[in-house]
Amino acid sequence: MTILIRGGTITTAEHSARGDVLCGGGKILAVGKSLEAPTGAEVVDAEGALVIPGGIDPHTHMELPFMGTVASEDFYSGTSAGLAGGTTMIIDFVIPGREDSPLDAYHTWRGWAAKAASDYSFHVAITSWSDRVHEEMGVLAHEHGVNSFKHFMAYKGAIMADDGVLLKSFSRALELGAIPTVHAENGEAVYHLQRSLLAEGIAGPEGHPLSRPPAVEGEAAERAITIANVLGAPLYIVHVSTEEATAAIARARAAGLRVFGEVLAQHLVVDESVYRNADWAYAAAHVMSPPFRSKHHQQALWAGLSSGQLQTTATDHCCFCAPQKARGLENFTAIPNGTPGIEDRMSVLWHHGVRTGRLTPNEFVRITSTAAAQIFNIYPRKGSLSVGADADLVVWDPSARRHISASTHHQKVDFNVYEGMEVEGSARHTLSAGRLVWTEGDLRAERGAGRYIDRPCFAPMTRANAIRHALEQPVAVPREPVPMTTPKGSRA
Ligand code: URQ
Ligand code: ZN
Ligand code: ZN
Repeated sequence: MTILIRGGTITTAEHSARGDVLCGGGKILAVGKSLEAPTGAEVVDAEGALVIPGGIDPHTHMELPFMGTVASEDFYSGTSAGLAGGTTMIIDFVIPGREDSPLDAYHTWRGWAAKAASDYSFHVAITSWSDRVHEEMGVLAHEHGVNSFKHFMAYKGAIMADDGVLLKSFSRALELGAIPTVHAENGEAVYHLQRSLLAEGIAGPEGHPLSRPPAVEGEAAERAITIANVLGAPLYIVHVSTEEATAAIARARAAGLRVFGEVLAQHLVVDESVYRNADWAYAAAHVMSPPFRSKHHQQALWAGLSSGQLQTTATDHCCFCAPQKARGLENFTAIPNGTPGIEDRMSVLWHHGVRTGRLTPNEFVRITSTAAAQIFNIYPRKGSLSVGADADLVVWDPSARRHISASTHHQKVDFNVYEGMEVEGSARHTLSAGRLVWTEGDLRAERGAGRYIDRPCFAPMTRANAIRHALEQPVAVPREPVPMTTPKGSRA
């Protein structure tokens, strides 16, 4: 299938220029002005639109078994919804139980994901430590293209990793050339606050944010940064939701540490008032962790994205329908945590980010695609419009208006966190591996067409290397003591 995308404004993280893109064999074959359409090629009109790299959502949980139930969105329906919104790749999570083998869990998730309609990859969570985990991290990194390992610092009694696990796993990741990532909330504090609130008779969804105040995220972010720093390891903090964690990341980056922050589109525009809604089901539908915050945190997150202190955007797409959320009717800690978002992330970021002047179109591409590709080492195959890259691209109509609603979305969930929102900016056409899978409202996602994408590890750097690297840095102060001079300037 050869497709020529003609007459658009080619917009990458670095540059914008009018031009055409020729795709064939699943790859980008040519980028330039006035390209000829080969015989038999399909021509897609991109007049008045941008041509951008397909969105990458580095944080999803399709059909996740969690809190006694299974997320309603599966790998086929969820990736299809993503394609309708301009997202052409997801990085989902393999989450083994504490007694499980990460490698066995990886194979289980691979089986589930085989139905995906777009390309996918996996972060693998480390939820306990043993010689077997140490060994299997190596197998996953060397034989299965896993270059990122996740650590939940929350969810005590379930998948929470304590500092001992973080230290061992971050060290192993560094040795392998993989990046550790964290869900940064102090799980012990959350557990304590949950028990206290229930004891006081606060059992409704309003208890959820009260049990996870901003300081709980700020402390955990600082702690994860410290642990990574003493080991010389990089760090990626998922779903940053507070000004405290944003500031911790900014301080770390200013000190030269390789720390990255991810922001969910939901946390940028939805605030904590949702938990005080009189409708229990509405409030419960918004229960996710970290919780939605007050508006000044949203300003800090936008500032983090505009300044480059926060790098990527995601959705943490983890769907539970009303009957599933009702498991927590008597006790908010039993409400399955998670909200949807994969279909609307890019429209929400364009409408509230680019149209308001917070972001340029190039920064929009960076935070929705290119940064994730670079951090997780799949650039320029993904996240670029370079010749030879996968033909994952979107004809983005910057002025197309959309009314967001669960009644019209493609997500397999009975709730939309942006319900009723009017947005400008949406995908007119989406190509996935060179196939036209979304075109002017017609979704042509193919079950099983998605491929697993290997993510190679970076050059391994042992701790010794890290120390030597640090010592080899130019020393600002001369090694020899500076001779003291007398007031007249003669040598002492
Ligand atoms: O914590 C996560 O990222 C998973 C379990 C999804 N749920 C959520 O509330 N974010
Ligand atoms: Zn999380
Ligand atoms: Zn998550």
